[in-house]
Amino acid sequence: MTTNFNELREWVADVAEHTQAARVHWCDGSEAEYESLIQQMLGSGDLLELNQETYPGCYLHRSSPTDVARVEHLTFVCTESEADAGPNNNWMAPAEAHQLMDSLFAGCMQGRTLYVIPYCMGPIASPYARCGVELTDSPYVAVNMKIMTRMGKAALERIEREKKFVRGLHSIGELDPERRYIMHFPSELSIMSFGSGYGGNALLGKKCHALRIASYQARQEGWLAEHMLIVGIENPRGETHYLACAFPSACGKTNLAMLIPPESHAGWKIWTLGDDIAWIHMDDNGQMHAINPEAGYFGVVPGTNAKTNRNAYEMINKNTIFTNVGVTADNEPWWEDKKTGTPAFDWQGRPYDPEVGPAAHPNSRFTVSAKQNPSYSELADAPDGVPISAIVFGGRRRELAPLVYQARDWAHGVLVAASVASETTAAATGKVGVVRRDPFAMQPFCGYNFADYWNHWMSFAERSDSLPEIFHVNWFRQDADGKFLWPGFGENLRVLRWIIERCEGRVGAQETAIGQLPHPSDIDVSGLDVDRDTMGELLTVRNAQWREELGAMGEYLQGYGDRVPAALRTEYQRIVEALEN
Ligand code: GTP
Ligand code: SPV
Ligand code: MN
Repeated sequence: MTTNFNELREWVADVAEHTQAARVHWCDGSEAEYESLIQQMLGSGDLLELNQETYPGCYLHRSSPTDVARVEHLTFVCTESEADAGPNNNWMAPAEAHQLMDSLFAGCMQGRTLYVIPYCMGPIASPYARCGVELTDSPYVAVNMKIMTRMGKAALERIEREKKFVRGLHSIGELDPERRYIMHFPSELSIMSFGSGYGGNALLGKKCHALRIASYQARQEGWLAEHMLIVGIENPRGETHYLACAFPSACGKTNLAMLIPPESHAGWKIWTLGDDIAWIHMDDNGQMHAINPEAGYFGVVPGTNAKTNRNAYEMINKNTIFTNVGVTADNEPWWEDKKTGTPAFDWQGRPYDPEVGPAAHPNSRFTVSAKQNPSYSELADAPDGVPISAIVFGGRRRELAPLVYQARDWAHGVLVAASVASETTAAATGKVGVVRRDPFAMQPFCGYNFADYWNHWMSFAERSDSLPEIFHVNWFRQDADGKFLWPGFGENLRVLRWIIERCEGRVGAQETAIGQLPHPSDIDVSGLDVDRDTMGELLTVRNAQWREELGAMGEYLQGYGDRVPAALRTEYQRIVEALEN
């Protein structure tokens, strides 16, 4: 396979020459190709076979121990002007970044195969889908891209037709953390990633293209590219509302997107459209529609069990690539909180010793086709996506943020979203558990200045009278002993139900300084082991604490200077004043 599209053919030839790749393989995306890549990686040791009787089609990849998560300090947005990248991004001048990357890529693929991976983000027939080509020397990336995107022939045909695509160049290099960079050139629609083989650093369709580059394009073209799950919630009357929810990395998107309704909620159904990324467009009637640009899940493994997430638990027992989990003596994958089996080896292949560390790395992941999800919605393939009733933001906050509250209107919602802060997780390198500001759950992913991004979000108010309602949730409140106050997982449906009833205008709310909270009696806790006091605690706003929070937010906004939209300042001032009473 090759192409008659000169621009692409020439780029591939140039890269092959510069990197001195031993051969070039054009990926067609077929099952046969996937199988042969798996076999080849089993031979080279890149993949290990798991127990094929109990886990058919499942394999384990052990990444380099210093390459286990996204590296935010080595991720750059290279715009001409530093101010356009904003305080939220690391910045390097494009010329300097090109020079640096060109020197790293020079000769880096000697003896290796260069895989050409044409992919489409979004349903192949969708007007909202966008294509890219990733060039990589990693067969692991190639098989992951096959699961995570619409990859191969159909994507290439669309690229040949449209003559426009995002260029992604990737090499694992020597997997040396000292020689590792993830560079974005938004105005060139290009990405260069060197020195990591892991997740968002290496699967360039995902965070690099579908969020950083796409968010930049979305601003210019009037749409949104967001770190959001998309879920359909069907009530017992058969009516379905679609929600888009933004939570930071490892804060519950995959779990919410495929939750199983609790027993008390017979007749409710959940439909998964996406678990990580949403592209949102407004139609001619001012209704927002979302598509999921991805075709698979690259999800957090630890914590997945038959009780917390039975859908995920069953989804990953076949045709799944595991990265950095432990294994049992029977060669089954094992992870913390699996609740069954015993680990024999840890994620680095060492005999398991709890004194040394967990069996599975906290950021160990599964890669699996979305179609294996028992709650998969066929509408994930609908070219126009699904209409969005509500947008929900959330963070991981052991204190402060109540279980749920609603913004008064769109502008207030933008402030609520811009104010998201969350405890850091293992999804990125660095300290875990410290609260940091993560506006819109996009701190690591917005490809341009956050102030301009907030302005872009504000601008939708002028374009429509029927925008989604905006909410904020927090599943992670803890008591003094570190125990979660709210049971979470499937029980979160009880909160989503209040959100939907608010959208339908069927339930009231109590006004507080920060927004509208449920009357405690309006959250159905039947059959739940959560007492009145706990519910009271989960639904209380303490103005003194919030004044501190707003103080921190005010300082944060100052970092963006005059670029902060006036409407956001006005909303901020309104809350500060409300909290004074
Ligand atoms: P990324 O893929 O990194 O963007 O993360 P995500 O937002 O999809 O997070 P995911 O759903 O994988 O959840 C990450 C961790 O949070 C897992 O360890 C879950 O077990 C835990 N988690 C998810 N939902 C809940 C919840 O409702 N309550 C509690 N206490 N933990 C949860
Ligand atoms: C995240 O970190 O938000 C992820 C995993 O979804 S990665 O693909 O590595 O970005
Ligand atoms: Mn994510």
